[in-house]
Amino acid sequence: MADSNNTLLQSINPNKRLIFQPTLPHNFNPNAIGENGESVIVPDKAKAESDKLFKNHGFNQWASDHMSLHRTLPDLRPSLCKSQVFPKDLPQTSVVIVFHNEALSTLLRTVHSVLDRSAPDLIHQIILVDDFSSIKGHDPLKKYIADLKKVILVRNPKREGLIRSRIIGYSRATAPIVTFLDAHCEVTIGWLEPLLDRVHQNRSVVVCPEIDVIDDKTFQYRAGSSGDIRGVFNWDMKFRWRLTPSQEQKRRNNYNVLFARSPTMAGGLFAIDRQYFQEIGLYDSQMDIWGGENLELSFRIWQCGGQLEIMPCSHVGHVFRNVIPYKFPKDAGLTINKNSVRTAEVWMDGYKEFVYQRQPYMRNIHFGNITERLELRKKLQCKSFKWYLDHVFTDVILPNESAIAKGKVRNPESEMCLNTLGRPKHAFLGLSPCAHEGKTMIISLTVLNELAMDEVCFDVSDHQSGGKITLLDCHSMGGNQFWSHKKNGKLQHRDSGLCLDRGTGINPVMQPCKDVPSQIWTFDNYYPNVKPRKLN
Ligand code: UD2
Ligand code: MN
Repeated sequence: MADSNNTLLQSINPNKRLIFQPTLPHNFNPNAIGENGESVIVPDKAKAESDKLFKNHGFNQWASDHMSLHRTLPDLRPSLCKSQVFPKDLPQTSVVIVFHNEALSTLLRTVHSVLDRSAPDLIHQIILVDDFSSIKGHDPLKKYIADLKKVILVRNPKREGLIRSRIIGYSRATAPIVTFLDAHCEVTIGWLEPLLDRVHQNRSVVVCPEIDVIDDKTFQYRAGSSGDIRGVFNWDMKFRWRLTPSQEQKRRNNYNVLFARSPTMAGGLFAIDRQYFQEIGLYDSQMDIWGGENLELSFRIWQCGGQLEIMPCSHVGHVFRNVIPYKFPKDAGLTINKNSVRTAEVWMDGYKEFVYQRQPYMRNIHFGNITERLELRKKLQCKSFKWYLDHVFTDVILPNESAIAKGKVRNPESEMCLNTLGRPKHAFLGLSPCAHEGKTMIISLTVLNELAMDEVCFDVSDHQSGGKITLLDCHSMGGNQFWSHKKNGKLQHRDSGLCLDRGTGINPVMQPCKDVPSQIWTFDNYYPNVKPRKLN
């Protein structure tokens, strides 16, 4: 079908191609588990085994092992993407996948999804870099891929971490474009053409697909978010998703098929011109194991004259895990922080102070020699971090202008104060006498109208909570986390219309707003010069 359509198209315009249409595997069984990206339910008798496997990889390996390596997936692209036409002579790509102790089935499904759902003339090679995995899997893998002509396997003689492993994979790549994927991905129909086309149009553009979610517990394939989001970072040097500012949405005519400029990338999934990557300095090879390299590359791309974009027509799924399942050769926190400090020291100019203020111990981290990276920045005549914030991450919130009010939040009648009590996420907000002291009582009313302690926000959404307030990760998108502090002292939750009440027990509760002293709250400090941000 696809071929005949393409033949027809080429008789009209020989320089164009349609999206590659994959065919079903010859032994396709629509009733097999996980097909069409559906959830896998583990039968009771396999639960113990599946729990054990979960610990090894931080996801449900049992589910992965029991699904087809060629399973079918839903098509989550906006419909306009489906009729797009691309140049016949798109450049080829080398796909680089690095891995350490990954489950064989998940890794192979990543490889097969690329082979099954990419036009064969666009895939030059798939380079697998085994980063010194310790589990027995190398030999079966070697044997398996012997039949896959385009797949090359490289094994590191020692543990390098994902950053140097990617450099090693890159050095084996020979196609004009290099595409990186994590080892637990599945690509969907039409994923490749928009990426290659954009890099082909402009070699200093680095493009990411839209990342869908492969559920870590069920392997269900679903959309990652319902809104128009792109990557940013916070002053803890963590990658975060954030709603696209309205200006950028307008340029793109409210979420159509056009690329979205993104201040940062998540890190694992992107396509880049091979020579351009070399010119801008690949990666910082002194970064170890995991973390930091995604922000470093993002800042570098923008500050040194490139662009970073997300293509809404390219959809790739990724298993997001809640834990890092593998060991770090040295202390994990120290390793990640060292990578972050190298990033801050090379690229963030004076703004690095905000990072050190948030995490003072970062000042004392031995981050090694950065001379080469500073020379690179000079050689490439890269712009300042201020330029990046002014022109790219225009909706950044600087820490000194992040709160409208801050401190203990007091109910004067009872002299009780809100306290997150250092509770884990998903727990309920608590109370304690205001005379107590503690970081967990220092709460901000942020410029995004959240009530937050660090990155934990007061969320009113859970109908099971009996009116209590749940502590959840801040998502910066308003919704269930949007509050307003009224002149009369009330803290009103926008979506439910309810007010925060001191209650009668150990937790504050949401109640219909009334003129009662139990709904009056005051903050230690108010900052009248800091204005709330419009979310969109
Ligand atoms: C995200 C990125 C990841 C990387 C990381 C920050 C996505 C979807 N994922 O974390 O690519 O940018 O942020 O560093 O954007 N690996 C090795 N050697 C190691 C450790 C990891 O080869 O020592 C492999 C690992 O098997 C996997 C890849 O590197 O294939 C990424 O690691 P991850 O999946 O644990 O990272 P993730 O998705 O949490
Ligand atoms: Mn990953």
